[in-house]
Amino acid sequence: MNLQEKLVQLREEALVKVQASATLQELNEHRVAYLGKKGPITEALRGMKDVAPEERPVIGSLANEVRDEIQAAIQTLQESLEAKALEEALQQETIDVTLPGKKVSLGTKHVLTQIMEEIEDLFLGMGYQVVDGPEVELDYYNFEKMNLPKDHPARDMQDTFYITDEVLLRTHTSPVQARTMEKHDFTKGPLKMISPGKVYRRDNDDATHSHQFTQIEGLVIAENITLADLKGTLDVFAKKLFGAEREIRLRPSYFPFTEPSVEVDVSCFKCGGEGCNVCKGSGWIEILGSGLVHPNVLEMSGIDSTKYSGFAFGMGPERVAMLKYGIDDIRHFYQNDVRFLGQFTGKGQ
Ligand code: 2NM
Repeated sequence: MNLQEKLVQLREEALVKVQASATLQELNEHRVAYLGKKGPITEALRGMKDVAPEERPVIGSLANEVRDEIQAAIQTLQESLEAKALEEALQQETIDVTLPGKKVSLGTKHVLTQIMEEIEDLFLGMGYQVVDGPEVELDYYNFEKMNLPKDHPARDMQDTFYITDEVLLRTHTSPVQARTMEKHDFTKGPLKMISPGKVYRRDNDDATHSHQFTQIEGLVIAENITLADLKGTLDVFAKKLFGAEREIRLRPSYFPFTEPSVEVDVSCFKCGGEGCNVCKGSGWIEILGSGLVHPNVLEMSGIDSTKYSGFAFGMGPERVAMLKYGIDDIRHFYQNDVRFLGQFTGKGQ
């Protein structure tokens, strides 16, 4: 076979193989095999030295023609294989933007936090400051300064978590009031504060008792504060928290840190005073304890009880929430069961 015939045969063979390539990789292998430095075309052109000089232009141009044709066939197929690969990739990576997204479930504010913030906002609106204090307290602030000396019967060791003889877990938030009274500068104006927070009692947990619960206490001290100020304030409070139609009533009571002391009832927000299961037929619901701050309490914090007087009150947000929502067990507040907590998605979210 002469060189010319070889080139023609090479062209046939190469074009068939190139056309049959199914992948870019296979195609590239054929390119290297036919057109590479060690390929048959390069070799054929190298054999030109043995060709008679008058035949060289014919064979030379044939060799170029064969090379160009193979190259063109490779180029065409490469483009179509690349287009196919791109098409496939696009098909696979298509994002259906109309599919619904994954739902992110939102938590809710804890029902107790909601109630506490509602009460805080209410008193902030009446010009009170909200004050925090330590939960691990001194006996001195928790009892002594609240007119509960060491031998006082209301100061039952059985009810208090003591850490040492002098350090305990606060049983109410009154020590925050004591700490604030000590520091308050009455030449700058009256003291109006509430102290919300956790408190601790050595109770056995049951449906209505927990060893840890929350409390909000309030305190106002100025010149000429009377029981009428207390009643007016708590009347506004009850109407804002439980509805404009609510009334309050005061019943005599006893607390070591107030004199006189009163228990405050609010007319039933469920039956309006007719008598129902919430108010147990009486038409009234006990909502807080309060009174005029005992002169001893004022004096122990360095306040002149002949010049200043004050009122104080204390309530339990758990009890408020239980009444408001008909919750029958205080332990629900602390178990963090989302089936319970998820029901309170209303006000305060
Ligand atoms: C209550 C009931 C009555 C009270 C008293 C004081 C302070 F600091 F002024 F002495 N703080 N809170 C108080 C009074 C708390 O809780 C049922």
